[in-house]
Amino acid sequence: AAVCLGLLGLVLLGVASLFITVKQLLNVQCTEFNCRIFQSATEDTWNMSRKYCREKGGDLVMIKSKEKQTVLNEMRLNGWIGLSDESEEGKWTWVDTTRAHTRFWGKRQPDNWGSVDEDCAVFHSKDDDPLSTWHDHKCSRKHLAICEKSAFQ
Ligand SMILES: [Ca+2]
Ligand SMILES: [Ca+2]
Repeated sequence: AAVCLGLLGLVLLGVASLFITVKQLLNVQCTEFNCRIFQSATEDTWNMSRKYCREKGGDLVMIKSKEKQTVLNEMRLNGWIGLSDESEEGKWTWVDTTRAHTRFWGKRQPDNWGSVDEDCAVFHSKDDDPLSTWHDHKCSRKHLAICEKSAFQ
């Protein structure tokens, strides 16, 4: 009986640690399935918008799949997303420092238009073309923030 109890204890420990591992994974990976999307109430610069999201326990939204892009467009959102090429022109990087491989730029975007670089990405939802909604804008311009945080936090 003592052996059985010991084994049961080990199994329970195993289940508990597996549960904790899964929970940690879900916490760091905010995908379309476990994310809460929220917006700021006022428009601000990209940096201040990011600060807003982080103060709420999240960050500016990252869009790494067609599914998530489509969901955000269906929500009819407009505002800053967590993407910039401020550190190196043309090298678009997410706020988690990964490179953006899947991209949903609008027509002729990014164009780095004007005398001051356009280094921050903004999302303008569209009825006709849901997979081309991103624009590069000057980071000092003001938009609402599109934030995300894990639903498990
Ligand atoms: Ca740029
Ligand atoms: Ca532009």
